[in-house]
Amino acid sequence: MISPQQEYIIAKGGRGGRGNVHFKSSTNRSPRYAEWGEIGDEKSIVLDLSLLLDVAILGAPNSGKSLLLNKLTNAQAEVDIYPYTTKSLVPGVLKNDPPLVLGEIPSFRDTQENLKYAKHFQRARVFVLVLDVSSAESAQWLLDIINRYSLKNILIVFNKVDLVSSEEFIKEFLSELIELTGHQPPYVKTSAESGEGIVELKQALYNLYAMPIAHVFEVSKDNKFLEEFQLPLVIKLESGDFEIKSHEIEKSLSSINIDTRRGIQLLQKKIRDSGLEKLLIKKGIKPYDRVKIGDTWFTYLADE
Ligand SMILES: Nc1nc2c(ncn2[C@@H]2O[C@H](COP(=O)(O)OP(=O)(O)OP(=O)(O)O)[C@@H](O)[C@H]2O)c(=O)[nH]1
Ligand SMILES: [Mg+2]
Repeated sequence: MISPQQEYIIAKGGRGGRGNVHFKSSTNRSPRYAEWGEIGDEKSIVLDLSLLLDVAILGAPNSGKSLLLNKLTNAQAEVDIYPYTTKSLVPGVLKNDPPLVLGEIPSFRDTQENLKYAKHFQRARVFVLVLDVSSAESAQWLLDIINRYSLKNILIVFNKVDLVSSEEFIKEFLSELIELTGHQPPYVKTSAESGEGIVELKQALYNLYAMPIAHVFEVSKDNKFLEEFQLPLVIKLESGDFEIKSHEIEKSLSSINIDTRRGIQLLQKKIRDSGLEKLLIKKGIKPYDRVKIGDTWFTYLADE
Protein backbone atom coordinates (compact mmCIF):
# COMPACT_ATOMS: atom_id res chain seq x y z
CA MET A 1 0.00 0.00 0.00
CA ILE A 2 1.74 3.11 -1.14
CA SER A 3 -0.92 5.80 -1.57
CA PRO A 4 -3.82 7.23 0.45
CA GLN A 5 -7.26 5.62 -0.04
CA GLN A 6 -5.70 2.61 -1.71
CA GLU A 7 -7.73 -0.58 -1.40
CA TYR A 8 -6.56 -4.14 -1.56
CA ILE A 9 -8.72 -7.20 -0.99
CA ILE A 10 -6.96 -9.71 1.21
CA ALA A 11 -9.98 -11.78 2.23
CA LYS A 12 -13.16 -12.17 0.22
CA GLY A 13 -16.56 -12.52 1.85
CA GLY A 14 -18.61 -15.60 1.00
CA ARG A 15 -21.34 -15.56 -1.65
CA GLY A 16 -24.88 -15.65 -0.27
CA GLY A 17 -26.70 -18.96 -0.65
CA ARG A 18 -29.34 -19.37 -3.35
CA GLY A 19 -32.87 -19.97 -2.15
CA ASN A 20 -35.11 -22.82 -3.26
CA VAL A 21 -36.75 -20.70 -5.98
CA HIS A 22 -33.48 -20.99 -7.84
CA PHE A 23 -33.85 -24.78 -8.11
CA LYS A 24 -37.39 -24.74 -9.49
CA SER A 25 -37.80 -26.68 -12.71
CA SER A 26 -40.60 -28.13 -14.82
CA THR A 27 -40.37 -31.41 -12.96
CA ASN A 28 -39.87 -29.94 -9.52
CA ARG A 29 -42.07 -26.90 -8.86
CA SER A 30 -41.50 -26.65 -5.13
CA PRO A 31 -37.94 -27.82 -4.48
CA ARG A 32 -37.04 -28.36 -0.85
CA TYR A 33 -33.42 -27.76 -1.59
CA ALA A 34 -31.70 -24.45 -0.77
CA GLU A 35 -28.05 -23.51 -0.38
CA TRP A 36 -26.37 -22.21 2.75
CA GLY A 37 -24.33 -19.02 2.37
CA GLU A 38 -20.66 -19.64 1.65
CA ILE A 39 -18.07 -19.07 4.32
CA GLY A 40 -15.78 -16.09 3.70
CA ASP A 41 -11.99 -16.27 3.58
CA GLU A 42 -10.29 -16.36 6.92
CA LYS A 43 -6.66 -15.39 7.37
CA SER A 44 -4.22 -14.08 9.91
CA ILE A 45 -2.43 -11.06 8.51
CA VAL A 46 0.52 -9.21 9.99
CA LEU A 47 0.78 -5.65 8.72
CA ASP A 48 4.13 -3.96 8.76
CA LEU A 49 4.43 -0.22 8.49
CA SER A 50 7.37 1.14 6.55
CA LEU A 51 8.41 4.74 6.21
CA LEU A 52 8.40 6.04 2.65
CA LEU A 53 11.60 7.95 2.05
CA ASP A 54 12.28 10.26 -0.87
CA VAL A 55 15.97 9.91 -0.27
CA ALA A 56 17.75 7.04 1.47
CA ILE A 57 21.23 7.70 2.84
CA LEU A 58 23.33 4.57 2.83
CA GLY A 59 26.97 4.01 3.51
CA ALA A 60 29.58 2.13 5.47
CA PRO A 61 29.71 2.54 9.25
CA ASN A 62 31.30 5.79 10.39
CA SER A 63 31.36 7.31 6.90
CA GLY A 64 29.55 10.46 8.08
CA LYS A 65 25.90 9.72 7.22
CA SER A 66 24.50 11.21 10.42
CA LEU A 67 26.55 14.40 10.22
CA LEU A 68 25.50 14.86 6.58
CA LEU A 69 21.84 14.29 7.45
CA ASN A 70 22.07 16.86 10.24
CA LYS A 71 23.64 19.39 7.84
CA LEU A 72 20.95 18.83 5.21
CA THR A 73 17.83 18.57 7.36
CA ASN A 74 16.24 19.34 10.72
CA ALA A 75 17.31 15.90 12.00
CA GLN A 76 19.46 15.56 15.09
CA ALA A 77 21.06 12.22 14.46
CA GLU A 78 23.68 11.11 16.95
CA VAL A 79 27.21 11.60 15.63
CA ASP A 80 30.12 9.74 17.17
CA ILE A 81 33.59 8.50 16.34
CA TYR A 82 32.48 4.87 16.80
CA PRO A 83 31.00 2.76 14.00
CA TYR A 84 27.36 1.59 14.26
CA THR A 85 26.32 4.64 16.29
CA THR A 86 23.00 4.87 14.45
CA LYS A 87 20.91 1.85 15.34
CA SER A 88 17.51 2.69 13.85
CA LEU A 89 16.34 4.65 10.84
CA VAL A 90 16.64 8.42 11.39
CA PRO A 91 14.40 10.60 9.22
CA GLY A 92 14.77 14.31 8.54
CA VAL A 93 13.06 16.83 6.28
CA LEU A 94 15.02 18.93 3.80
CA LYS A 95 12.94 22.10 3.72
CA ASN A 96 13.11 23.25 0.14
CA ASP A 97 10.83 23.16 -2.87
CA PRO A 98 9.62 20.43 -2.84
CA PRO A 99 10.48 19.37 0.71
CA LEU A 100 12.13 15.95 0.74
CA VAL A 101 12.07 13.26 3.39
CA LEU A 102 15.60 11.95 3.87
CA GLY A 103 16.51 9.02 6.05
CA GLU A 104 19.74 7.57 7.35
CA ILE A 105 19.70 3.80 7.01
CA PRO A 106 21.77 2.29 9.80
CA SER A 107 24.79 0.37 8.51
CA PHE A 108 23.87 -3.27 8.86
CA ARG A 109 26.21 -5.93 10.15
CA ASP A 110 24.58 -9.00 8.63
CA THR A 111 21.88 -10.20 6.26
CA GLN A 112 19.29 -10.38 9.02
CA GLU A 113 19.69 -6.68 9.86
CA ASN A 114 19.98 -5.92 6.21
CA LEU A 115 16.52 -7.28 5.48
CA LYS A 116 15.03 -5.38 8.40
CA TYR A 117 15.97 -2.07 6.80
CA ALA A 118 15.61 -3.02 3.15
CA LYS A 119 11.86 -2.39 3.20
CA HIS A 120 12.51 1.22 4.16
CA PHE A 121 14.99 2.05 1.47
CA GLN A 122 13.99 -0.12 -1.43
CA ARG A 123 11.26 2.25 -2.49
CA ALA A 124 13.23 5.46 -2.06
CA ARG A 125 13.42 7.63 -5.14
CA VAL A 126 17.02 8.65 -4.76
CA PHE A 127 19.91 6.90 -3.03
CA VAL A 128 22.67 8.97 -1.48
CA LEU A 129 25.63 6.68 -1.04
CA VAL A 130 28.25 7.97 1.38
CA LEU A 131 31.94 7.07 1.34
CA ASP A 132 34.69 8.01 3.73
CA VAL A 133 37.59 8.89 1.41
CA SER A 134 40.05 7.96 4.15
CA SER A 135 38.75 4.39 4.40
CA ALA A 136 39.20 1.66 1.80
CA GLU A 137 36.66 -0.54 3.57
CA SER A 138 33.95 2.03 3.03
CA ALA A 139 34.41 1.68 -0.73
CA GLN A 140 34.13 -2.10 -0.61
CA TRP A 141 31.07 -1.94 1.61
CA LEU A 142 29.29 0.33 -0.82
CA LEU A 143 30.16 -1.62 -3.98
CA ASP A 144 28.71 -4.66 -2.28
CA ILE A 145 25.41 -2.88 -1.52
CA ILE A 146 25.08 -1.42 -5.02
CA ASN A 147 25.63 -4.86 -6.45
CA ARG A 148 23.30 -6.67 -4.08
CA TYR A 149 20.33 -4.35 -4.54
CA SER A 150 20.97 -3.22 -8.13
CA LEU A 151 20.40 0.31 -6.90
CA LYS A 152 19.36 2.91 -9.46
CA ASN A 153 19.18 6.71 -9.16
CA ILE A 154 22.28 6.95 -7.06
CA LEU A 155 24.32 9.94 -6.01
CA ILE A 156 27.79 9.21 -4.69
CA VAL A 157 29.07 11.40 -1.87
CA PHE A 158 32.81 11.35 -1.26
CA ASN A 159 32.88 12.61 2.32
CA LYS A 160 35.67 13.67 4.69
CA VAL A 161 37.67 15.31 1.88
CA ASP A 162 39.16 17.60 4.56
CA LEU A 163 41.10 14.66 5.99
CA VAL A 164 43.15 13.34 3.08
CA SER A 165 43.91 14.05 -0.53
CA SER A 166 41.02 12.23 -2.20
CA GLU A 167 41.71 12.29 -5.96
CA GLU A 168 43.28 8.83 -6.18
CA PHE A 169 40.54 7.29 -4.03
CA ILE A 170 37.78 8.82 -6.15
CA LYS A 171 39.35 7.73 -9.43
CA GLU A 172 39.76 4.17 -8.26
CA PHE A 173 36.26 3.90 -6.83
CA LEU A 174 34.62 5.29 -9.96
CA SER A 175 36.47 2.89 -12.20
CA GLU A 176 35.42 -0.06 -10.04
CA LEU A 177 31.85 1.21 -10.13
CA ILE A 178 31.85 1.51 -13.92
CA GLU A 179 33.19 -2.00 -14.16
CA LEU A 180 30.35 -3.21 -11.95
CA THR A 181 27.40 -1.26 -13.33
CA GLY A 182 28.50 -0.07 -16.74
CA HIS A 183 28.01 3.61 -16.06
CA GLN A 184 29.12 6.46 -13.85
CA PRO A 185 26.54 8.06 -11.57
CA PRO A 186 26.74 11.73 -10.50
CA TYR A 187 28.97 12.43 -7.52
CA VAL A 188 29.94 15.25 -5.15
CA LYS A 189 32.83 15.83 -2.77
CA THR A 190 31.93 16.98 0.72
CA SER A 191 33.17 17.61 4.18
CA ALA A 192 30.24 17.28 6.56
CA GLU A 193 32.60 18.63 9.20
CA SER A 194 33.43 21.95 7.52
CA GLY A 195 30.30 22.25 5.37
CA GLU A 196 32.26 22.16 2.13
CA GLY A 197 30.21 20.77 -0.77
CA ILE A 198 26.86 20.74 1.09
CA VAL A 199 25.28 23.29 -1.29
CA GLU A 200 26.45 21.23 -4.28
CA LEU A 201 25.09 18.09 -2.62
CA LYS A 202 21.64 19.67 -2.27
CA GLN A 203 21.70 20.78 -5.88
CA ALA A 204 22.73 17.34 -7.14
CA LEU A 205 20.01 15.79 -4.99
CA TYR A 206 17.28 17.92 -6.57
CA ASN A 207 18.64 17.36 -10.05
CA LEU A 208 18.40 13.62 -9.57
CA TYR A 209 15.02 13.87 -7.88
CA ALA A 210 13.62 15.73 -10.88
CA MET A 211 14.65 12.94 -13.26
CA PRO A 212 12.14 10.29 -14.22
CA ILE A 213 12.52 7.35 -11.90
CA ALA A 214 14.06 4.24 -13.30
CA HIS A 215 12.48 1.84 -10.88
CA VAL A 216 8.80 2.00 -10.11
CA PHE A 217 7.25 -0.12 -7.49
CA GLU A 218 3.71 -1.11 -8.41
CA VAL A 219 1.20 -3.02 -6.39
CA SER A 220 0.11 -5.89 -8.61
CA LYS A 221 -3.49 -5.48 -9.69
CA ASP A 222 -4.09 -9.12 -10.47
CA ASN A 223 -4.23 -10.09 -6.83
CA LYS A 224 -1.64 -12.87 -7.05
CA PHE A 225 -1.88 -13.26 -3.33
CA LEU A 226 -5.45 -14.59 -3.59
CA GLU A 227 -4.66 -16.88 -6.49
CA GLU A 228 -1.84 -18.58 -4.65
CA PHE A 229 -4.09 -19.06 -1.72
CA GLN A 230 -6.67 -20.81 -3.85
CA LEU A 231 -4.54 -23.32 -5.74
CA PRO A 232 -6.30 -26.71 -5.40
CA LEU A 233 -4.38 -29.69 -4.20
CA VAL A 234 -4.90 -33.42 -3.73
CA ILE A 235 -2.85 -35.10 -1.04
CA LYS A 236 -2.48 -38.80 -0.32
CA LEU A 237 -2.40 -39.12 3.46
CA GLU A 238 -0.16 -41.60 5.27
CA SER A 239 -3.24 -43.54 6.33
CA GLY A 240 -3.98 -44.26 2.65
CA ASP A 241 -6.88 -41.82 2.66
CA PHE A 242 -6.98 -38.73 0.45
CA GLU A 243 -7.41 -35.06 1.16
CA ILE A 244 -8.67 -32.36 -1.16
CA LYS A 245 -7.34 -28.95 -0.33
CA SER A 246 -9.25 -26.48 -2.42
CA HIS A 247 -10.56 -23.20 -1.25
CA GLU A 248 -13.25 -23.32 -3.93
CA ILE A 249 -14.50 -26.79 -2.93
CA GLU A 250 -14.35 -26.03 0.79
CA LYS A 251 -16.38 -22.91 0.13
CA SER A 252 -18.96 -24.91 -1.80
CA LEU A 253 -19.09 -27.41 1.01
CA SER A 254 -20.21 -24.71 3.36
CA SER A 255 -23.05 -23.65 1.09
CA ILE A 256 -24.16 -26.99 -0.37
CA ASN A 257 -26.60 -28.89 1.75
CA ILE A 258 -24.85 -32.28 1.74
CA ASP A 259 -27.60 -33.91 3.76
CA THR A 260 -29.57 -34.09 0.56
CA ARG A 261 -28.97 -36.32 -2.43
CA ARG A 262 -29.05 -33.30 -4.69
CA GLY A 263 -26.36 -31.62 -2.55
CA ILE A 264 -24.04 -34.62 -2.84
CA GLN A 265 -24.57 -34.64 -6.60
CA LEU A 266 -23.69 -30.96 -6.80
CA LEU A 267 -20.52 -31.48 -4.78
CA GLN A 268 -19.49 -34.39 -6.99
CA LYS A 269 -20.04 -32.26 -10.05
CA LYS A 270 -17.90 -29.47 -8.61
CA ILE A 271 -15.10 -31.89 -7.83
CA ARG A 272 -15.29 -33.32 -11.33
CA ASP A 273 -15.55 -29.94 -13.08
CA SER A 274 -12.60 -28.50 -11.20
CA GLY A 275 -10.42 -31.39 -12.42
CA LEU A 276 -9.88 -32.63 -8.89
CA GLU A 277 -11.35 -36.03 -9.63
CA LYS A 278 -8.70 -36.53 -12.29
CA LEU A 279 -6.07 -35.59 -9.75
CA LEU A 280 -7.52 -38.08 -7.28
CA ILE A 281 -7.39 -40.84 -9.90
CA LYS A 282 -3.84 -39.86 -10.78
CA LYS A 283 -2.89 -40.24 -7.14
CA GLY A 284 -4.38 -43.75 -7.24
CA ILE A 285 -7.78 -43.41 -5.61
CA LYS A 286 -10.03 -46.49 -5.75
CA PRO A 287 -13.75 -46.85 -5.08
CA TYR A 288 -14.60 -46.80 -1.36
CA ASP A 289 -11.39 -44.95 -0.44
CA ARG A 290 -11.98 -42.13 2.01
CA VAL A 291 -11.63 -38.45 1.02
CA LYS A 292 -11.35 -35.58 3.45
CA ILE A 293 -12.51 -32.08 2.49
CA GLY A 294 -12.13 -29.49 5.22
CA ASP A 295 -13.38 -31.33 8.33
CA THR A 296 -15.74 -33.63 6.47
CA TRP A 297 -15.09 -37.18 5.30
CA PHE A 298 -16.59 -38.74 2.18
CA THR A 299 -16.39 -42.13 0.52
CA TYR A 300 -15.27 -42.10 -3.07
CA LEU A 301 -17.68 -43.81 -5.42
CA ALA A 302 -16.67 -43.84 -9.05
CA ASP A 303 -19.37 -43.38 -11.66
CA GLU A 304 -20.56 -46.54 -13.23
N1 LIG B 1 36.99 15.19 9.47
C1 LIG B 1 35.76 14.82 9.19
N2 LIG B 1 35.07 14.07 10.04
C2 LIG B 1 33.82 13.71 9.73
C3 LIG B 1 33.20 14.12 8.54
N3 LIG B 1 31.97 13.60 8.50
C4 LIG B 1 31.82 12.91 9.63
N4 LIG B 1 32.93 12.97 10.39
C5 LIG B 1 33.17 12.31 11.66
O1 LIG B 1 33.10 10.91 11.48
C6 LIG B 1 32.53 10.26 12.59
C7 LIG B 1 31.33 9.48 12.14
O2 LIG B 1 30.30 10.36 11.71
P1 LIG B 1 28.78 9.93 11.70
O3 LIG B 1 28.03 11.02 11.08
O4 LIG B 1 28.36 9.48 13.05
O5 LIG B 1 28.90 8.70 10.73
P2 LIG B 1 27.79 7.61 10.40
O6 LIG B 1 28.05 7.17 9.03
O7 LIG B 1 26.46 8.13 10.72
O8 LIG B 1 28.21 6.44 11.42
P3 LIG B 1 27.34 5.26 12.02
O9 LIG B 1 25.98 5.76 12.33
O10 LIG B 1 28.09 4.88 13.26
O11 LIG B 1 27.37 4.18 11.00
C8 LIG B 1 32.18 11.38 13.57
O12 LIG B 1 33.22 11.47 14.50
C9 LIG B 1 32.11 12.62 12.71
O13 LIG B 1 32.42 13.80 13.42
C10 LIG B 1 33.97 14.93 7.63
O14 LIG B 1 33.54 15.31 6.55
N5 LIG B 1 35.23 15.25 8.02
MG1 LIG C 1 25.01 7.46 11.99
